[in-house]
Amino acid sequence: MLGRAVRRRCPRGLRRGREALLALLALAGLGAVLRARSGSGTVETRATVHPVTPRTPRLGRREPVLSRPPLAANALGAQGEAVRLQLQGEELRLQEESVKLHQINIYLSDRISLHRRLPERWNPLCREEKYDYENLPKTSVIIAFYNEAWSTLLRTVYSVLETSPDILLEEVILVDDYSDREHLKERLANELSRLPKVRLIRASKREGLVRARLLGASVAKGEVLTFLDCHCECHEGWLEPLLRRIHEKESAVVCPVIDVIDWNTFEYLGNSGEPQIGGFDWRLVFTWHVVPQRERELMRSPIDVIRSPTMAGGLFAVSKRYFEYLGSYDTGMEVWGGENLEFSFRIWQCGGTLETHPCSHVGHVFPKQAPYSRSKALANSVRAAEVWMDEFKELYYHRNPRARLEPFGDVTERKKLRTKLQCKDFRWFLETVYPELHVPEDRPGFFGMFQNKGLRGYCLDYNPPNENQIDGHQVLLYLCHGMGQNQFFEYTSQKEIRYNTRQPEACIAVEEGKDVLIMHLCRDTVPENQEFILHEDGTLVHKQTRKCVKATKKELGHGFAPLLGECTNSDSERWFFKEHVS
Ligand code: UD2
Ligand code: MN
Repeated sequence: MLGRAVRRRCPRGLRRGREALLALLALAGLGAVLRARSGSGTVETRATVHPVTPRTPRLGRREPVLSRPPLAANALGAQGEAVRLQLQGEELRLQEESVKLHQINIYLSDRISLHRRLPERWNPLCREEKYDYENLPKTSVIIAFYNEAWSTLLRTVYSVLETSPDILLEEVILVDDYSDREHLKERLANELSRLPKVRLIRASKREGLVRARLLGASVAKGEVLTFLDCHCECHEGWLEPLLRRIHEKESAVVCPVIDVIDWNTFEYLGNSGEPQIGGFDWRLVFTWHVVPQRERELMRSPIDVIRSPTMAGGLFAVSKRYFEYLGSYDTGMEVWGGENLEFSFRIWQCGGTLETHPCSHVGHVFPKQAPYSRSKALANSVRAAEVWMDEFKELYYHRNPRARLEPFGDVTERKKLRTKLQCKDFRWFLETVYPELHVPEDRPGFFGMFQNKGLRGYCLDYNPPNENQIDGHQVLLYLCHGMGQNQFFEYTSQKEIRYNTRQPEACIAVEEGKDVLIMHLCRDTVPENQEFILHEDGTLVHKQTRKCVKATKKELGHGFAPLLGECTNSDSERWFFKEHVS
């Protein structure tokens, strides 16, 4: 048996979830659908959400909805291996153009079969799992898309149909979020109309991924909603574990393991080892991290579900009824970003669990860079912070002062939802669900830009060249910009100078035998090398060497180098924190 028997009191008010959905339908301008559906039976309210109501056994095929057509063994990327085309002239130009437009090598994608096989990426134990197919809930797979390329979109659809057991798949709902590319108009509608169980609905204006997904949810007939991005490929057996877990525990929101599909070679990466789980840093950026020991101890086997503080956002399954009960999504969020952390906080704080299932693997093409503007992400994150983070939102605002000025609209309804569902506070979330996250102290006067007194207008700055490896580089001096981020430091009561906008956090240290400042990862017990004394007059002394940190004009990168030297009681050795540029 998978999973822990976590029983929670159910949330009353599932009926209200339905009201919310109906309100949303009206908002989405789906009057006809609304009338058609309001005649159907009301959603039953139950005292517990565990387990899902037993249903009459269904007959149906366990085989996938569509079987994969044969594929030549030497077809490009046929088994998910890397492909590198040797191109010249016009062909090379076309490839480059496709990358520019989609931030994915679509020229190559167009040459790889829509029905390719994938290499085995799950734990071999997953193959031994048995499922009670007739009793698992059926799912609607919802895929919102905006200006997606033909082959990545169609490969997603085929991959769902060719890996999902017929008996478990209610339908695939594609939601066109007001795309303006020609291939997504008639041609797409025609193509999809030939496929079983596939529906296409179109937004009448650009809704952004949150409302586009909700548009799909509003017409979904399945008991479980499974959301996917529009450039995914599903690994064999991906669906069963998700549905079984939700069948066991309705308030579990379950994510597959997200394997990386390379944007340039279409190689299907990922491994069968322990998956990573989700976290975030204090800029409210989603982060990946290894499963903590305390969680590993709770797992009964390597293929048990793993609880995760947050989700990446795009790929998850949730009971439709539970999704509605939880208040679906914040419809005030636009385009992209923030909804994943908002939903993660809400799931946990309001009594659900967020889990990753090691046997469910889905590949996702991470583009080279964002293919469309994501400027709305800031307002979306602010909405999440305002509703769910209580006083801890200040830690976010300190690290991103622009966020405080960002207009984020009205969140009254979302706050009411929080009260109605009697959700726990953010402190509980941090202490119980994400104890690995270091909570900054942010003592007044000891965080923000760390500005030099002698070299006016210059601040400590750290720009890690690789976000996945924060430590190991030198700290700079750069013109103060007041935007937090790379110029945000905190001087703690442990006498560390923490760079705590990223995860894992880095602390300023002195490079052995040299007079330069370098970043090391912070430790629970502060190493001597990371201890600095900040005197009242601003003099900053490295405790171990008793040398002063000085601003110099020695060039380093785009700025100057702060260096250690004998203390001379000069202003270049004096530092003070400022929250904003004024
Ligand atoms: C990640 C998530 C994504 C979403 C996002 C935060 C994964 C693998 N992906 O970014 O699902 O949670 O973080 O918001 O976890 N779309 C629309 N309308 C829009 C913009 C996007 O329909 O205005 C669609 C888009 O075509 C895609 C999905 O929404 O199918 C997610 O967008 P993305 O793929 O650009 O986001 P991604 O994967 O970078
Ligand atoms: Mn995506």
